[in-house]
Amino acid sequence: FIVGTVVGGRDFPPDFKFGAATAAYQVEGAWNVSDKSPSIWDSYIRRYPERIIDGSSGDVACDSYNQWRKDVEIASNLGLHFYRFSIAWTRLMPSGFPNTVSEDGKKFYNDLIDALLEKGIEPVVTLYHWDLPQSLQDLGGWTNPLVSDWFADYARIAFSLFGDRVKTWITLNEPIIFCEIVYNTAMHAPGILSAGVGNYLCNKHAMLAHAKAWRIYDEEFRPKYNGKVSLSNQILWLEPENENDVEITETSRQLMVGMFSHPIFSKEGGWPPVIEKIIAEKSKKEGLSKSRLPPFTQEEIDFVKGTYDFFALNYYTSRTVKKAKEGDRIGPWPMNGASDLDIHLTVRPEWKHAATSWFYIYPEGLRRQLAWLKEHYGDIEILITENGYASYDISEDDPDRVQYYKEHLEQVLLAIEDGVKVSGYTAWTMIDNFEWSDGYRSKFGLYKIDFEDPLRKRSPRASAHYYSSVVKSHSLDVDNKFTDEL
Ligand code: PNW
Repeated sequence: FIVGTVVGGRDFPPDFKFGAATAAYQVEGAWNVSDKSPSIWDSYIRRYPERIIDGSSGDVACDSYNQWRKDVEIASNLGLHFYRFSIAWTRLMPSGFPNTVSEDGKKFYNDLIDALLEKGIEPVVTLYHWDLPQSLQDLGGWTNPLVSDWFADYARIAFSLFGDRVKTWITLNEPIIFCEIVYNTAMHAPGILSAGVGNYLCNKHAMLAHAKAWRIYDEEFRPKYNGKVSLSNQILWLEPENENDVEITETSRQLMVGMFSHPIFSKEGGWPPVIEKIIAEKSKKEGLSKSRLPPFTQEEIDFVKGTYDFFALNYYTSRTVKKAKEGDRIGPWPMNGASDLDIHLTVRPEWKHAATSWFYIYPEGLRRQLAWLKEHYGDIEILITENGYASYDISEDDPDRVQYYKEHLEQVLLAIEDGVKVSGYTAWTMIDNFEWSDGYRSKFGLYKIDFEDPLRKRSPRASAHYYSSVVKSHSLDVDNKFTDEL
């Protein structure tokens, strides 16, 4: 692999699209208006306020439930081709089941979608960005096999209400986070610890939930609406710490990427065989009668396999891998090492730390990850559905974020030169918002939000000017000539 600079001009291909993203719980607020029911995040922040670093919540967040017109205006000023947002299941279907569809919920998302389209901005909609109805959590949530049917019913309602105008759908955002982080650390809703068991039940049911939704779209909606459906996978690029860590690194990638992609994107389908074998052997040694990793039946393998129209990648950071030794500090997978592989994850000393514990900057990791995906899953379209930079600094002057975007977009151009079919790029995030267990401490926004202001004033950062210039010129040749029209 040559770490190079872009040789063939710095323009993006003509059909390359730029967007920015948010998620319902992180921006909407209005947690209990109208008939909306509580999601697991509404319950979690009430039950465990100490698990949010600043004791805050998404009760009001950016008040986007009321201020959404401003968000649309921002998206338009930035020149975005698309805006990725998520639907709150509990706002659209308060009981969690399709017997209740909220009129207010329907109106909220209809208005948002229509306003975007009026400005020529394509809505890209995520169905599940971590806010499961609490009523379904009470029945076991993602560990109950029925969750895939509950999700499929929700997806069908969303496709039928909005599918005439929404052509790009993300079923699930980052199952690695809502399965692995949740059950390995309990530091995300619903706050249940079940390492090595709950995470794998969730993983299997997430794969089936996605596949059911994709098949519903494929059979009932694609013929009339002709859209695309996938799921977003969060991947930390992994590379060997030393030459003798190559094999363990490839195995680790199967745990990081394969567990959420092999069932869907590989030719064989099902769990990555190397991981399935390791967990089965470990479970046996532990005296269990069955593997902690629930198997797929052949029927399920065939059902899940091929349920994609493109690959959606969220990339932020990277790690190096080596076999763990006695005394290695091991933190939760996937940020550090503790998992069914006895590995230790760390970073190279030259990777600069950004805000929030897990964030180290390695732009080349994005290009390498894209190449790996092409190599393993074929020449498929890849849409980058998230990439962005965390700071503790709230100011509008954010040269580090500008640099992060520039360096990562350079890697995207290089990946395109490598022959990877990257079709678009999404900045995380358009506006500062509730950053889960980090509360409002870490900032990812192109726009700053004043969280002291009841109207949540939005102001563009330098990075907004930079990104907007890139989008409008469709090129990285924008140094020092940012637009000033925001
Ligand atoms: C994503 N990591 O989470 C989520 O999709 C967003 O909701 C979130 O606000 C954003 O990225 C920033 O955190 C991530 O460990 C969680 O590399 C963990 C990681 C990356 C992203």
